[in-house]
Amino acid sequence: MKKISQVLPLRPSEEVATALAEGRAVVALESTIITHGMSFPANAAMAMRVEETIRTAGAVPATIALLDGQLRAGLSAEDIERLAKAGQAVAKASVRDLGALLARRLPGATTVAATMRIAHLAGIGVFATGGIGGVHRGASVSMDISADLQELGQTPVAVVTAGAKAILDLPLTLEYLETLGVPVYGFQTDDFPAFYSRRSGLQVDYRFDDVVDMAAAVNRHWALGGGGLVVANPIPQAYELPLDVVEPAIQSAMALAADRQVRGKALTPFLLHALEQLTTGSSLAANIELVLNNARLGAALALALQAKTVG
Ligand code: PSU
Ligand code: MN
Repeated sequence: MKKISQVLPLRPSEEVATALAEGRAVVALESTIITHGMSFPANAAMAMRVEETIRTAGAVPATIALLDGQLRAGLSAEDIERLAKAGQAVAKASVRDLGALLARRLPGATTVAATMRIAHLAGIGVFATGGIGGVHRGASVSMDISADLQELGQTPVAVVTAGAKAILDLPLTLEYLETLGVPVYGFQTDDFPAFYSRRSGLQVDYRFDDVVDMAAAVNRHWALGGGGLVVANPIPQAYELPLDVVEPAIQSAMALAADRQVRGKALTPFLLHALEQLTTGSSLAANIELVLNNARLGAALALALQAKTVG
């Protein structure tokens, strides 16, 4: 077998490599949200604003993707534009796709699971996204459970998320995270957020009102050999969507998916796009605001973890 460094062309950008070498705060970002989560040009604008938000907060953004046969951490504006334009023509890359895509030098937009894996390889411990994948509604028949959950169970990266979308079975998603030993921390909330909604009616494991306190818990989780963590950050109140708008749209999107027999890795992107259309864009605005909100918290957490004062 070849050495890892020979087969794994991990290429952090110069900015990311320097930041990591100097022990500065770095926040990983995924690319499936760009190619499969939103449409062009909103996706490109979102990705650039998220990077800018992280920089303003004093950390360095590292958007992760497979490009030119390399695992990249830290993309140029041109790279982001290229992915955003290509959209769903780029492969949605979860962990199981990485080996084949790399070997064939095919581009790949990394999911939460794949982004965590690459972030950890690069030495990045904090990752901000919109929403994680989870246990789908009807999973007792379809067995559709996102590989994001498995990765959270094993890879020590803190994932800042606005909870999970109600296209998923949220109680089962939390049960599954418990089984895998993944802590769910609520930032200034006791209630696990449901993406467009601040509340799901389900409890987080631990609430933290202060990011430095949360960083202390994250550090201890990792010192104990723990893997990933879910940092649940509710959408800002001003952008919350009412449940009576979201739930009927989810029902329609799911009916459409069943009708067209969409399954496997195509299901989540299909539901995301159907939802966007069914809510005539109001979900897109909410989606962008919650990602920016997660980027701010991700930067604050990364800074707190780097600060030597955190125990
Ligand atoms: N949920 C969202 N927006 C997203 C995704 C999930 O609200 O963009 C994307 C993420 O990249 C996540 C992936 O990792 O979908 C999960 O896909 P699957 O359910 O096929 O594992
Ligand atoms: Mn799935």
